[in-house]
Amino acid sequence: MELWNNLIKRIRKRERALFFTLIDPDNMDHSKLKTTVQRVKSLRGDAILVGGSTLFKDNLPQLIDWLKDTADLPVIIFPGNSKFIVPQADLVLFLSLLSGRNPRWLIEEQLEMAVKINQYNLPSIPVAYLLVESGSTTTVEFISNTRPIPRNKPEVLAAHVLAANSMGMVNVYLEGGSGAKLTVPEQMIEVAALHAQGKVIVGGGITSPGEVESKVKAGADIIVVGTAVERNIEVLPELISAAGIK
Ligand code: 1GP
Repeated sequence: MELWNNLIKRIRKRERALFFTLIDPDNMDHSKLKTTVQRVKSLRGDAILVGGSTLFKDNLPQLIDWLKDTADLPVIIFPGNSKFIVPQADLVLFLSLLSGRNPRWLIEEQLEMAVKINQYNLPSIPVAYLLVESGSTTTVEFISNTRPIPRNKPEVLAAHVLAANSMGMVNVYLEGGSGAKLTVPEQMIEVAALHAQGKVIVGGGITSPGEVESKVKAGADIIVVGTAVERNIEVLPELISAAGIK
């Protein structure tokens, strides 16, 4: 909790968004990971997010230990399921896939996650995870077997954010999906920022500094980028500095 409070203080103090680089343990080979982490460290991103829709590899504890040692940045778990909850994490985004209607990601995985979080005494923050339609089927849609909120229906998104508030999930994650064809529309971010009682996290398909800048201007408090950095580490400096505009 202290970590989260310290991170969000930066948003207020420096009048900027936070930038989290996402590392998907299933998607990254070791040499690429090494370059990414060193670059993230030298550029002072705010945290490393570790997660994804699936976890087929079994080296997550070692990966997190290594990331913490190498990057000297907090490692936050972005769990696709309860297998991602390991004691090495600094913080867990306790996600509920509120845009979906699948009980597995509304309560079943949460039971498993909550027990492990308690057992490991891990800090966690509640996050309503809202998928927004992004032009094609994404892995998260396929794996979760849920449908995203239509991208031109801000009123539907607003209702979900209000429901999230009432359920105590004060932070929202607007997700286009990893490698999304279309990013979350600015209009949807504005609506989320208007209604959310906590922070608005935006990710999925963001590849350019211009996109980062317009998401931040629309009200994103935290920008998450994974695929673009995996593909080309050289984009990181401009992406991170674009998060400074608000
Ligand atoms: C996916 O929002 C994250 O869960 C990041 O998406 O990989 O497209 O950057 P990208």
